[in-house]
Amino acid sequence: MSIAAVTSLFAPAGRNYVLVKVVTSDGLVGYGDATLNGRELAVVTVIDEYLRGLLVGEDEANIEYLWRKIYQGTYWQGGPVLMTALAGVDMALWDIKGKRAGLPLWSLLGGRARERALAYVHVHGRDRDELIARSREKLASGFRAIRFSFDSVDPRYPELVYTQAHQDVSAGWIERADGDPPGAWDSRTYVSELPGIAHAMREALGSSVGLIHDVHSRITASESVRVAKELEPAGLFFLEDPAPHHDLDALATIRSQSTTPVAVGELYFELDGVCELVRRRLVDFVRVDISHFGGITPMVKLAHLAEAFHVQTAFHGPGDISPPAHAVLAHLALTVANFGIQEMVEDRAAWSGVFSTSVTVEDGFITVGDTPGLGVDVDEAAVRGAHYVKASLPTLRDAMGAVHPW
Ligand code: GCO
Ligand code: MG
Repeated sequence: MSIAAVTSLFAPAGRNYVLVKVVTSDGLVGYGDATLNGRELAVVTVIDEYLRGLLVGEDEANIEYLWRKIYQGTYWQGGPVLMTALAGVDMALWDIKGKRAGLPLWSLLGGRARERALAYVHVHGRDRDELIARSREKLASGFRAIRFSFDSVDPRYPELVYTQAHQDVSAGWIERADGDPPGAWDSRTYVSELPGIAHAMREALGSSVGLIHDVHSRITASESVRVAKELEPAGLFFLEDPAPHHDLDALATIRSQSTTPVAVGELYFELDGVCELVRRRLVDFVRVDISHFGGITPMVKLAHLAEAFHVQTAFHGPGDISPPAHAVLAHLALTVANFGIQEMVEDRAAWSGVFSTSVTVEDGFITVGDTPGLGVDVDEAAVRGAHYVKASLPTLRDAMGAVHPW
């Protein structure tokens, strides 16, 4: 059989989701996620103007060949825009392969390594008390691991509030429209508050809860060393992005100074780039993003590579990638030997009416049903004619008005 059509599909469901839809000559349909937060239309252009021509008429079964044709065959390779478009195509082709075989992705990938997989969600509080109260609610609803973040009020200028990046769905998204004022940031206030809050969380929530915190590379390497050391008694599941993903020396220093587990990866877009991080065991958990890393084909290779170096997976699962991507993450979570934990930022209320999925999250664990392929269906009629409303991550500025790394 061959590929008859490839199109981008704008499928908003609470957020600006972009899908790749592939249709075969005998009418099978595959969907993949190709959402790049705030840069969605750049990816749409790549899919419709550049990738379609490389795919139509080809045998849809040869995923590795088609992946290489797009990645290496066109000279321009890598980067978030191209790799997101490629990821969408790759997921759609695996979806079709599963549908043709009558098998769910987890079965195509070798079958289950476990019955269910541990998930974590985001919890944000405006202060310590609210954070603990909201965490208790999440735990009561079944979750066993949470990624916590909080607002810090500047002790000298109380009108300045520093908000950490978060995707606590019930606290609202942080994306803003063009021209909205920038956010403010002060690392000293944050670094002085973080350990105390982590210890208070541990004391209030008990020893068995998985506690995760994302630094988002907002502080210096020496600040990170201090934080990682001070966090040791809180026993974090992991500390995320304590240094920029490409600063391997800083990551090596942090690991040599502290036993706090570390996770990095959402800003790697290519297998080649992330190898060194894994080979040198600079992280306990690798967390590349299925939709920005080229899809299932390279993710499986990375998972196996990491297994050989005793690094576990904690793949990026934010709310800004769509249900087909979350479904792939769930299938991988069941199958890879070195699975660690899975971030699951879902907005099921917003998804309903557009997406249906065979993934369930119950009691803090992910399971997936037997529906062939990714197990995600899209009601295209529900999004036909939908308008794109531009929204991006806000910029941050420090007290001097300089741009601060997001
Ligand atoms: C995370 C991430 C996200 C990112 C977002 C950017 O670990 O979940 O850091 O929240 O900020 O995906 O678009
Ligand atoms: Mg992160």
